[in-house]
Amino acid sequence: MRTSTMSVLFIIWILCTLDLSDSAPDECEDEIERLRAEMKNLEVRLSKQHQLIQRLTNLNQMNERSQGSIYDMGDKQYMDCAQIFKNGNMQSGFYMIKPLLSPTLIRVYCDMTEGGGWTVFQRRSDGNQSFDRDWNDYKTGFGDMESANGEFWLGNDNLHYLTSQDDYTLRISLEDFEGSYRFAVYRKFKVDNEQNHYQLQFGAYTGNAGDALSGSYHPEVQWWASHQGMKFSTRDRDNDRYDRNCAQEDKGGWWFNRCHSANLNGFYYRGPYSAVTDDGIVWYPWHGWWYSLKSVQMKIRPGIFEPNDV
Ligand SMILES: [Ca+2]
Repeated sequence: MRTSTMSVLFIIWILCTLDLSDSAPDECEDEIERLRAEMKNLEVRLSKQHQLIQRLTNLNQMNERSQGSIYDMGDKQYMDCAQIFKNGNMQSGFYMIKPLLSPTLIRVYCDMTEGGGWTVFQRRSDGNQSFDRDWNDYKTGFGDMESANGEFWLGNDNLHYLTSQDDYTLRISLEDFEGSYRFAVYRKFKVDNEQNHYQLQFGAYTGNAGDALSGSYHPEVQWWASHQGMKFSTRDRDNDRYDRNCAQEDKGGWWFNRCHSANLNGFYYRGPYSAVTDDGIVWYPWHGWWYSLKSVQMKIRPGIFEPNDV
C-alpha cells in the first residue's frame, strides 16, 4: 500500500513539475497533500496491525507453553537441563537436549524449581500411563511427554547417555494421598549401558523419605532389598536375583533385587492397597510395602551445580 501510494505521489509530482497534466498547479498541490495525508493514515493503521499481530503471536506462544509445548532454543545445543538453566532459561517445561553420547536430540522435561537445572526422567501423577511395559519400551522411553504433568519414563538409553557424561545427583520427590511430601537424594547416580543391563550405581543418601535404594534402613534386609548394583529387569527380561520374575509380579520395569524396597514404576493404586505381591508405587521406609504413592518425580543434575557460575 505504501509503495503504490508513493508511486502515485511521484507520478503526480512529475506531471505537475512538467506541467503536462490538464490540472491547474494548485489542484496538483491539493492532490499531493491529500495523498500525503492518506499515506500517513495508512502508515498508522499498518503500525497498529503489526502491534496486534505481535500481541497475538506472544499470546499464542504463552498458551502453547502452558500446555507443555517445547521451548525453541535456536541452534544452541545443551547436554542437560542444568546447562539450559545456566544459560538463563528458568521456566520449567520441555526442551531439546543432546547428551554427549546421544546420537540424536532428545525431548526432556526440565524442572527449574528446587534450585533449578533438573532433567526429569520419571514422573507418576495420576495413573494415566501403564508402566507395565517390556524391555524395548523402557529402553527407548514411553508415556506422556506432552502434558506438563504427564507420566513418562525417559528411557534407559537416555539415562545412560546422561549419567555417563558427568557425576549426577538423583533427587526423588514423593507425595502421598494425605498431602505430605518427602524426598531422597543420592549422589553419584549412574546407569550403565544396555550390554550391562543398565546396571544401577549410586552414592551417599540424604533426605527425609528414608534410604530405600540401599536398604540401609534395616541391615538385615539389605541382601535382598538393596538396589545397589542391580540390573534392570522388565516382564520380558528377567535380570533380578529372585528365582521367579520380579518385574512380572510387581508390574513394572526396575532395578529389582529379590525384589525391592522401592518400586516407583509399580501399579498405580491410591494409597493403602492389598494385592498378591507388593506391586504398588512403593517407598518402603516411608509408607511400607502396602501403600501406593500419589505422585513421584525422579530427576538428575550434575553433582557440582552452581547456577550463578555462568
Ligand atoms: Ca528372576
